[in-house]
Amino acid sequence: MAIERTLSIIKPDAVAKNVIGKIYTRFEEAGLKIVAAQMKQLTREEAEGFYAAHKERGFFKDLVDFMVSGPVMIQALEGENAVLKNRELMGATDPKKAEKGTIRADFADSIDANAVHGSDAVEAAAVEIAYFFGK
Ligand code: IDP
Repeated sequence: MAIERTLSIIKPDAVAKNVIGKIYTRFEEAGLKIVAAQMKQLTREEAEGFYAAHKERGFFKDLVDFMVSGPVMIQALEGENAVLKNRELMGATDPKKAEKGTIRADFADSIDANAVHGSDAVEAAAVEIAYFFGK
């Protein structure tokens, strides 16, 4: 299996709930290493740029409003099959549909405030990691 990197964001709702450590433990216990991290308050421009692929969607403004509503914790995770592994740890986008024991099932309240972001493919991960951490 390939060693990959993926980008993870702990969103404002989960930062406000004080569960960064609990989420980090899940990464670590799944064999994902935190190789870069920064806590920051995103600007609107940064949030819009990050989610540019969604800009035609009806929920785009709400998504950006939410992502700038408080600080986020951004990390690059590294490990075997990291992209898929992180998606499995996260659970489905809508926490009501997320499997029991996933981050979203345990810590998210709604499809808007859904605790975490994770890259959905290796190519996207490279772009997203560079977006926040440079080369
Ligand atoms: P993902 O975060 O599980 O990869 P995406 O489809 O890439 O899901 O959507 C990005 C983010 O946009 C989601 O995490 C969620 O916060 C928000 N989102 C997606 N679909 C909806 C929706 O139907 N209503 C409101 N927000 C949505």
